[in-house]
Amino acid sequence: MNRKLDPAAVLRQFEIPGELTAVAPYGSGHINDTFCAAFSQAGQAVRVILQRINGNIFKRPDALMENIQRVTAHLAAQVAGQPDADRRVLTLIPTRDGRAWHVDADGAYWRLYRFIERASTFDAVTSTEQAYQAARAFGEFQRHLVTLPAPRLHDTIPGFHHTPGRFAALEQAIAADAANRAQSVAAEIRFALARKGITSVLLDAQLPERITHNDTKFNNVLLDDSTGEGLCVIDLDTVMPGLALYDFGDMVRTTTSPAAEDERDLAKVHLQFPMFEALVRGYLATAGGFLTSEEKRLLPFAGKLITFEIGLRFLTDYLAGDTYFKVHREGHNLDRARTQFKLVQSIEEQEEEMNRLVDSIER
Ligand code: ADP
Ligand code: GN1
Ligand code: MG
Repeated sequence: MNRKLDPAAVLRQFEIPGELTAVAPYGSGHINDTFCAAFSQAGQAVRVILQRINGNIFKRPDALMENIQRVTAHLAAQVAGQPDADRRVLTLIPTRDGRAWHVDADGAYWRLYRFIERASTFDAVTSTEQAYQAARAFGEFQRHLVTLPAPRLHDTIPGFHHTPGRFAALEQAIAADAANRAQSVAAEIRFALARKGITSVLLDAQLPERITHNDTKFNNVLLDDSTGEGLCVIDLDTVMPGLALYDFGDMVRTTTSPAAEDERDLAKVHLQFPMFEALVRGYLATAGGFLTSEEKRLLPFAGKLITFEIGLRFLTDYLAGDTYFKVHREGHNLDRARTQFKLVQSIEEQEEEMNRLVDSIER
């Protein structure tokens, strides 16, 4: 991966005392380049997370970093005094000249975080307790940001969760058929096009704008290794104004199925009802106080919509020839699109029951 990147050279630009002992690629994200590095400081090992922001996707990395600085500072103030406060929020390590990021010779932006030890992320959920904890943490994240002072955060990717726009992008990719793949995915295209009607439901619902994370994948929350608690929300590049339901929807997408996002055996992909229930309970435990009744009513729908939306994006990228998401094998984006659509189908089959559950909790 990225043979020409030199993370060790970049690390020298940051304010870390001690000697670099190791650096290696880390995590399973689809967008940025993430490295974990270890330093020896007075005989103690200290780890950091170094990230190169994908400049093709994030057009204003300076604005993005400004958002992250404001958000992490605000969160730090909110959790101050809690036990383990410094493990509950990401902390940027400045460069030697006091900046929050480094720009390399190619113009790429890099940032460095303190490593949060004794906590882990997982690509797939294995227990309802994990689902509950993840949702609680993302709800708490939104709750803490209700009080973020003005000005409005920057939109790091305009239209990020604008599902009708994502749908239109798919239609354009089908028409262009740049990689000559449309014919081979006729069934997936049919599945997508048949659901145009749901794409604008959240936008038409007149919901309040909030500060949201927008990428609440299960592997974007660190769970404490000893207590299992949802400790720290990470991956803050897309924190910006949005709808609370975008976040809940992406939790449903990534935290209800036992299968990985790129599972090929679609029989394994389905919404596990107890996981959904745990998500609702965890999310409402922290976000229930500020959500409107309309937002709560739409929780199940949001799960379906955001799963559909990310499926549209994977299918679009497959048709375009894999230009957006990192791929690690032939047909990777198509495999991902298929899991999303399979999950949409599973949600459709259980949607009434999901609605009844939310009703019964709220009553
Ligand atoms: P990506 O955009 O590649 O998904 P993330 O910010 O989610 O990047 O980081 C990738 C992985 O690195 C995460 O899933 C998590 O396991 C780990 N990670 C990120 N930040 C930290 C941190 N500050 N402390 C410990 N682990 C972290
Ligand atoms: C990307 O960076 P990562 O892997 O957490 C993507 C999300 C998608 C997700 C699908 C900036 O997230 O929107 O939902 O992949 N991030 C961006 O797994 O496009
Ligand atoms: Mg991530």
